[in-house]
Amino acid sequence: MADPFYITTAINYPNGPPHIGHAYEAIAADVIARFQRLRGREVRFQTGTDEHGLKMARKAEEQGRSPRELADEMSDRFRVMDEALGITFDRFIRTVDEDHHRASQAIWRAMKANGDLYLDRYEGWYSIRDEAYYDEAELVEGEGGARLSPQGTPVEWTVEESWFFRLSNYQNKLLELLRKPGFLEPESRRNEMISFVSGGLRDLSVSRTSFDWGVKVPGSEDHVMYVWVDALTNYITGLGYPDETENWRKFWPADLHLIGKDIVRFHTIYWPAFLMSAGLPVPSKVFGHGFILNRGEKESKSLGNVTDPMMLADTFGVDNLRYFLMREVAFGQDGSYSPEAIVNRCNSELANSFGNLAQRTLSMISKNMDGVIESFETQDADKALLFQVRHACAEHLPREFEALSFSQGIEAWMQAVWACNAYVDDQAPWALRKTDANRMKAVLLTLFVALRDLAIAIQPVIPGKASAVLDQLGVPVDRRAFGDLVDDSWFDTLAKAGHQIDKPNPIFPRLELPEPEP
Ligand code: ME8
Repeated sequence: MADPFYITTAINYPNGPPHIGHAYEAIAADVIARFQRLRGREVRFQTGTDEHGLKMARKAEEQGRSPRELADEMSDRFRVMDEALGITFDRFIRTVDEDHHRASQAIWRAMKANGDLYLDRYEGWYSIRDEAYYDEAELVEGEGGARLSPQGTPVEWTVEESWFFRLSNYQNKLLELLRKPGFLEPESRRNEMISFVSGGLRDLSVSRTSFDWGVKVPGSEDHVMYVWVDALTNYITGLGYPDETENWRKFWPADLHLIGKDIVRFHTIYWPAFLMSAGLPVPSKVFGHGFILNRGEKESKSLGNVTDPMMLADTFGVDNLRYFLMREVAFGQDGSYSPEAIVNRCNSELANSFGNLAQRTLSMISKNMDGVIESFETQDADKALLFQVRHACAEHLPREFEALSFSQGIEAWMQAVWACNAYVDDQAPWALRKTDANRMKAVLLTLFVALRDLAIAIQPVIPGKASAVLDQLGVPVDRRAFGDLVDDSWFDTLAKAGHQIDKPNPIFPRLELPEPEP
């Protein structure tokens, strides 16, 4: 059985339509899922929407409709976005799903049975926007002396009867976990969490009575669970918890929870503590990626700079958007986007470099060799190029992608593309046509082989365009995994059959900046 790999994204609040940050996280997770599949692993990939809580209840109230109506409409928008961006999830979970209520109540009972839940009274600060409780000492001063959360969101003084979770019992175990190399990345987030836990942990209020839009607390029906208790549980609902299903045995603990930097506390402190309390294994890794900014600014309704990611995908193409986001931003850090940056990056690297390489090579094969693939003899320059390309595609890029260093992995790939372009210029096959037709063939077929390697390696990032290139080359669909890179028999098969390629259609047209709106 192939080595299983379970990856999840955060589940999104559907209190409004998806934004670029949601698209970014979905794309990054999809790149990882596709990459691991092409490495031969059995992947399970889960994403979805986080539909309970006060934030959803208030938003629906503002709009004069029920939370469920709002959730249905907006959750759908997230799913449609995922589908449009080519996100290959295995389950799109909604926290209103019946199995999710069941799983949340089951983990609650397990925590209770372990003696970690008790009833008391909560008095303190709550931020609806963050759906988070804060200590007085964590608050910052906003305009006019208003109290704000450390994330800059308004807080409300809250007094309620509440169930509490004995988070304080888990301080030492959590410190041990956080210090485990690889559990939380990047490093900077880990230091923040270690210092937060070292400062001492208070018990956490985990139920609410002032509204009822949530999962009912078992045996305490006037309470609904604090939204983060049920939200975090989505990761195990999707595997069938509390039943010992095949998926559960195969995929838990998760290999990777991919989330943004603002919710690291919930995933590396609260979630492992809940799991420990319920006697369940904790996830292997949590990665807190950075934020995507619009020309350096956070998108917000008040700034009027909120961009619909579907519009970006329509304007520039899904694969171009995916490529830009994974290439431009060092994963883990914040990054910025603008239409100009997308156009520049995609034109210089995809259209002018990789696309042009594919188009030139295949056109010359088609024109000068009748498109026929045949065996050829290599010289040192050809061998050196193929060695460099193979190394970038089969070793360097995969090593970087395993480490979630996507921009560095793509950089290694790009270096190999540039090496191919330098090789074409050096070898000048168009001149060889008249002087040494055999040598021309060897040069073009060397590039043909290099293109296969390059297209296989970049599939996780630009799946549509990479497979279009592989189709043009005639690489069989079942010979496109990373493991196939080291096997050259595909070429011999084509050559023996006298495979003939069609005249190529350009796959990477240059992008134009859209006309500014009047
Ligand atoms: O936090 N750039 O939901 P959410 C990059 N429901 N990532 C961003 C971003 C940006 N500008 N803005 C948000 C929630 N994100 C909870 C999660 S998980 C059990 C519950 C990321 O819709 C954010 O960091 O506010 C999070 O990982 C995801 O988008 C969903 O954010």
